[in-house]
Amino acid sequence: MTIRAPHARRTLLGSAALALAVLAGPALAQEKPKEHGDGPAAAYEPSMTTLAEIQVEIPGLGPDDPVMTQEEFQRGTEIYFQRCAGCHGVLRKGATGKPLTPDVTRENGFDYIKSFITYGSPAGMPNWGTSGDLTEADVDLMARYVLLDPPQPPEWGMPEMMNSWKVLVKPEDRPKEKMNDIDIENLMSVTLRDAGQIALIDGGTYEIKAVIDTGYAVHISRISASGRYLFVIGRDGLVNMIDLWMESPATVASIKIGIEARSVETSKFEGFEDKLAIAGAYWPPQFVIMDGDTLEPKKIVSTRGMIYDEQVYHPEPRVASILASHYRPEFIVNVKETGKIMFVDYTDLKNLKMTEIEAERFLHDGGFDSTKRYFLVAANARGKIAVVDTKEDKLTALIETGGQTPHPGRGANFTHPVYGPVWSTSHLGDESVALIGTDPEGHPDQAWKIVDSFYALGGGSLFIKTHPNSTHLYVDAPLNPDSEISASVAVFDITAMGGDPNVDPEFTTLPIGEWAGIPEGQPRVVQPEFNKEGTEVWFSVWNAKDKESAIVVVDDKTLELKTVIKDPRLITPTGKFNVLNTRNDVY
Ligand code: DHE
Repeated sequence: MTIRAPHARRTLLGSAALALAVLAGPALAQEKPKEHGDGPAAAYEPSMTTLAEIQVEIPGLGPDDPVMTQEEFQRGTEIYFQRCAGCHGVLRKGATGKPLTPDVTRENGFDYIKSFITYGSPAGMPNWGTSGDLTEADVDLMARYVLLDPPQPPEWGMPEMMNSWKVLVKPEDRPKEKMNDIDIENLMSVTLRDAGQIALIDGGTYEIKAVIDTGYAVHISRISASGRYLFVIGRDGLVNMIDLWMESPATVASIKIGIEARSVETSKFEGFEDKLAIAGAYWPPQFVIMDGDTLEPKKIVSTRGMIYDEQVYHPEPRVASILASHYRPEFIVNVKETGKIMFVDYTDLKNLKMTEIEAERFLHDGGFDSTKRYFLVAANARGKIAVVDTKEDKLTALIETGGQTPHPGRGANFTHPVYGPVWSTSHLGDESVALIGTDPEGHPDQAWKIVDSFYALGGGSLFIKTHPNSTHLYVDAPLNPDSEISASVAVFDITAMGGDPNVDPEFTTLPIGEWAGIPEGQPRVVQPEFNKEGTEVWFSVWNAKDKESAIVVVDDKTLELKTVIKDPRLITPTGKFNVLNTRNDVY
């Protein structure tokens, strides 16, 4: 364990000099085109992997169209959805990247596009050719491909959902009481990303209780309000509903809600516990509300519409995070490209009421404050956090974090010794951690402001975590280019955080990757998650699919290694979701 000396304080509070430094940082970094390999860092750009498998027809060629065979068009589509659609949009109308519709690409011409794809641009286009990610032939193919009309991927409405819907064990055939001796509240649902599975691991004994097949490259797990049902969503839009009461927990219902998806949640408001589930899709851009017992699809809502500020039409606004309100019978649905937060009232699906909040682009991930009244979500491309009041259904604040690309996961709540209750986020684009005051009653001067900002291990952080029973704040950095940093975690002592803007809080670096003792590969340490008591923290040591991975468990009090969980079935573990903490939104 290494103790780092505190940096000279580089507070982000009201410092003009630092503001300049922060601005200068990314500009300098962007002078070089972005590298885009196949590792976890590349996986962070949305990849429409499932869409890449659809069969498409080459559009009818006109006299000016570039010559291309049907096979080449199919390959171009595959490459486009895997590598390009995340930024340029499925329909090539632009998202975080520029539009690539034929009117634009033909104006630029084949040679220009070919060189752009080969060398990239400082504005963020990766150097696909010179990095070796695409061969010269593929670059040539893609330069011709984008001159043609884009294929229109299929929709996925009620008939498709109904066709895919399976109730494997009917509600009446399920156990009437818990049939196993598993401490369900302390179960961890662990994403086995590249295996298309989850592992259910006992938080007390570290024993793998079940490995369950799920959708492709599972993204997250969520727990029903009663704690009985676990919902898991794959990138391919497959939702698995797993009954944790069965002798051996297994899938009791499943449905494919779209072709590309990332989010799932269940109703939590009093009186609606376990009644409904919801899942959001990247493609088609929509969410669906389902029966909480069977996953029968009830209502599909498209998110296509106007961008909140420019009020121009966006054809494919993806559904990012979804959370269930504790204050009203509502789901909080975050729509990425239009920058809107929707409060979806689920009491009457026939006469659906939705409150649409103008927030910011591009909404991604977020969580509640400690009272669960306020929801804070990253508008990552704008460096902001949007705060909404789930009691009043109103925008509370839009806060610039001062860092590059906030990425909180669900964030971390704790009581700062000086500033009172805060919610925190780390950043993908730099090493800063920002604390936002969340107590408008007790600490009105600090509420919805960045009260402090300090440095952790390095850029490339995805998740930050603490627990009400812990006095530690854990910050990962899995996408940091330095292999030592990406395999380590920074731990801050919350009780030692001061109010002196000239001193950065000291942090301890835990060499989690080294503790895992994995001989091969370059495993990254990702997503701290607490056990139910808040006494142990679990970290995924995420290696390549064909290499050994592990889960490292750390004692929260002593910060010493408790155990390393290894098993040939633990292939590419990423997210971990403790049943009790996830169900109660404790983080
Ligand atoms: Fe995630 C949460 C989307 C890449 C692991 N990820 C989320 C959420 C969204 C999202 C919308 C919030 C869900 C919610 O709360 O309802 N993630 C995306 C992407 O679009 C992106 C950038 C690229 C892609 O093509 O998927 C992406 N995510 C990743 C990864 O590369 C990670 C590290 C590994 C993986 O499994 O692919 C990853 N994402 C996670 C995890 C969470 C998550 C572990 C849940 C964190 C939590 O504590 O709640």
